[in-house]
Amino acid sequence: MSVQFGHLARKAEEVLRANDTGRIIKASPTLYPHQWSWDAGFVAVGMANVDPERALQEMRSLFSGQWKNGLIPHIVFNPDVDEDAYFPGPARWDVRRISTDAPEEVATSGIIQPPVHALAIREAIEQFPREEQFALADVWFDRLFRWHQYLMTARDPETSGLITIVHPWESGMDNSPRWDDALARVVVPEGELPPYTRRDLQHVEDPFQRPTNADYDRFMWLVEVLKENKYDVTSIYSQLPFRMKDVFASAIFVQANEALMWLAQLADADIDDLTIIESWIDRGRDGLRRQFDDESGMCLDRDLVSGKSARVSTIAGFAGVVAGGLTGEARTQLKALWGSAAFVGNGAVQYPLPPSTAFDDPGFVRTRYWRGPTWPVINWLLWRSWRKMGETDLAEALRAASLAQIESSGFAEYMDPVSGAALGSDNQSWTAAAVLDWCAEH
Ligand code: 9WN
Repeated sequence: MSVQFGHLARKAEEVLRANDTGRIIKASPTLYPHQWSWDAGFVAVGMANVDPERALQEMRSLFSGQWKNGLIPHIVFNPDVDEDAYFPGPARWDVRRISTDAPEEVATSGIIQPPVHALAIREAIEQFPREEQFALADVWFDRLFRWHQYLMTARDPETSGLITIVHPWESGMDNSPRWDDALARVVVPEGELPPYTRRDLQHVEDPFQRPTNADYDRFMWLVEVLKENKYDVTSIYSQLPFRMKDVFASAIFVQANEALMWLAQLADADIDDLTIIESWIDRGRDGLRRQFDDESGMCLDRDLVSGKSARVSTIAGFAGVVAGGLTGEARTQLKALWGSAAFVGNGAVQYPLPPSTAFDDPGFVRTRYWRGPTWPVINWLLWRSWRKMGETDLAEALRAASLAQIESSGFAEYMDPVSGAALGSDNQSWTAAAVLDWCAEH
């Protein structure tokens, strides 16, 4: 697998520049014409390598949508496209009318996505001369601290160290079988869901690559429940029909808190704040350790409504790798699982890359959204995490296979884990961003 690094990096930058509206870098050219929260974080990581100021601008535009309670919304809407460009658009979320916490100037959604932002902001600030870093850290520390504090209060009243999501979209892995049992319980009352038209199906070749209509109804019903309750998760926490401790988002949060700690030191933050961040890191790792399941050798999400762990084998099971601080035994188990036929050791595939749902899980579907395809951006996060743990050979193999696949399939949103064929949107920004970062490492 010999990759043309220079050429690929130039193409990746072209994709990002083409998706740049001047205000935001759209998540993709047509399917996702707005700014998504964790996409923007990954985009900033990629851009930090070629244009750190543009990377920070991406974070500034996202944080212009920060709510008064600290929440960073999963979408900041692009004012240059109309309501019909994506569904659900700003009118359907209607946050500014419904919630006093929503920002006044910017239209956003009312839910969250995994908190990768501190990681991105650190990557960008590191590219600036040392004397400029202090002032930048100072600006970013407060906004990020408020966001993290929201997560550790409104989204973890149990002080478990783990983030509660109240909608599958909050995980970013929307249609994963991780959520199947919990979502199946969500009943859409007859005649109560306001009508809607899906827009996503117009942008993919095969509707099979996207969620089913029945799932979409449930997604939209959960939005209605939140609206009904003024998007105030705290006051209705125990009644929400979908409540899951998301191990993958929680693991990202551990890495993000490490980055926040770096910023805090640079910003000369209060000692009390440093202690708080330290406690979030410890609490997160402890929570993930508790969710490590010896039988399957992976981390499992916890369903707070049923009180049970979701016994599904997916890429999220590697949450412990993302969080770091593994015990020797868990590390051995996770490495074995990674190399097994359920993930990258499957001899029948074109590229040794992990499927989003394990090849041997009953929920595996080869080309359906988060149910099997391999996602370059997730592979980037795992590459970074394995490498951080000192597993350099494994990380390097992952990077090489992913770049080779993208070189042949283009900057697709996700790929068939067996053939490597492109699926979902073309020219997806976060795929290009991952490539930029990987090539910069070369
Ligand atoms: C809903 C933008 C987003 C990603 C998510 C991915 C998909 C949206 C959708 O696209 O979600 O938020 O319409 O399916 O699942 O991870 O952030 O790329």
